[in-house]
Amino acid sequence: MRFSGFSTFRAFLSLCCFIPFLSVGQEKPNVLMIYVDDLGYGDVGAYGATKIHTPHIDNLAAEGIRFTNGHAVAATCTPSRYALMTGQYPFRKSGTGVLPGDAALIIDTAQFTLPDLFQDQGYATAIIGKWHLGLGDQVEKNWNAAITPGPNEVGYGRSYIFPATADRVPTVFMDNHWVVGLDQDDPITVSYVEKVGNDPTGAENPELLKMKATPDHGHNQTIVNGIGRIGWMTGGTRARWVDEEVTLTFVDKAKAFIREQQGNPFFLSYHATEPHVPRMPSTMFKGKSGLGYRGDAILQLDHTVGELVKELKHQGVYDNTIIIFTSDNGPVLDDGYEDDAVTELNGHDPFGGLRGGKYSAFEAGTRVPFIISWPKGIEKGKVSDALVSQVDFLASFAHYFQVALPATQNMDSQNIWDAFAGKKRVGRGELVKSSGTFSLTSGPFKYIKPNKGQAVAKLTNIELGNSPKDQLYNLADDRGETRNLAEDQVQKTEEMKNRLEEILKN
Ligand code: NG6
Ligand code: CA
Repeated sequence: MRFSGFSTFRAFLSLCCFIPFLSVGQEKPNVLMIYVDDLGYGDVGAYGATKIHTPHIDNLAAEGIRFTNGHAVAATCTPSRYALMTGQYPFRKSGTGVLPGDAALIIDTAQFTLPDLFQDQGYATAIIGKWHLGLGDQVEKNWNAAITPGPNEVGYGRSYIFPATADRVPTVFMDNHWVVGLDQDDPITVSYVEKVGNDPTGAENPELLKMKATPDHGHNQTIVNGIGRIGWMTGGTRARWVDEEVTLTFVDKAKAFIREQQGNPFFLSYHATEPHVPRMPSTMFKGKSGLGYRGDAILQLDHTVGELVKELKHQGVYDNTIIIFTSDNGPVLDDGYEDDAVTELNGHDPFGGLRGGKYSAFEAGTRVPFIISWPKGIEKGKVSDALVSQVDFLASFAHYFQVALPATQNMDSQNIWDAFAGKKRVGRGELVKSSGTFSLTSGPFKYIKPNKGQAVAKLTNIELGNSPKDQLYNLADDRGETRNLAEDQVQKTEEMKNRLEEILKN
């Protein structure tokens, strides 16, 4: 426990000042956070997809609430995950952009986090899947020894992760502090500065690739499992994963964790890698969707959801488990490999009619599938258009447990428990989101701060929302952000611009 003084204060508050929310004898609900990678608003049936079938994800929506205005706070992975963990907007801390695979941990171990909250409530906590928030206290680290601090030092009692993204070295799993399958006679070295060892690289040995990298994207360094990665590694031959088995491994670990709890409440963060690149699903899903490997990866993700739900049911804990399903940022088709995501799209719209995509300040960058189910506590089949975001889980669960948060640390997380639980259709009043620039959403209006960056990303062909001019959209009647109202509504634009600057400064 890293906040003993604070916890005493918290205990005092809960004893003296609050009527406990949980009545005596009521079992604490488990929480399963299914946090996925690069899934678009339009990628699942519950959000309108017809070319791809996602019955298990759709079933979560049918059993709970589907949010139509739910957001990651950034259009890429690391900053969104930073906010999910800390309840803080990522711009409050430098170095929260997309991290290389050898980055140091970016969450201060003194920071109060979402898993800390559950741990303090007596929950068993675990993260299984993608991490991408850095490991150790410096870039230079020995991958052949225990690496700390990491997820276990910021609230997770158990972790089984991969360090960064599936396209970055080291392509290994970490079981708590250790790389899985270490062999001291074949030590692992990792670098993002220069080539290490003699392993073939995508740039030098393209004939060894089973899936080519799109030119200029940078996935042409060390080849692992026939796929060129970002970064160089050598050694750890037996520790390297096979992409087709990554999800099988995570699902197995997640099921085991659920099984082991035996009635103890748990908070499990299952951080899926789908449909992030490289899309290399298990054999049973290859070719199944008819939409190329991106579609197949989504089918694999849906299958995972089904497997996790099945395990919860098998253990008799499904009814009292809150399942949250959401994505760290929006969709991208060509993110660096020739996987036919563009050519085999077959009329599927991952963007769900929204503008932009991953990396973008437009809505498709951050408005993502956002579903919460809890058979015992939430009415079935609801749809809510309340403005909700992932940064709010911390304050909302703190409210649920009737504990106060350290005001200075979690200043951006808001208690919107009633929106999450489907009791009110009102969520946040305003929300700041980060991409290459910043936007402020307030009521129906969205303002995007001028930025000199590219309007369209050359590599991914995504409109980034960058413009040298102010942009103001009314999402209530223009969710596709097609009409810039900044010149017509000068006063509103000025008001939102000033408010955004005020938040960014604090
Ligand atoms: C980008 C990578 C992309 C992906 C992304 C991170 C290039 C050109 N592109 O820099 O392939 O790895 O970073 O994705 O290197 S995220 O979902 O983890 O933020
Ligand atoms: Ca992502």
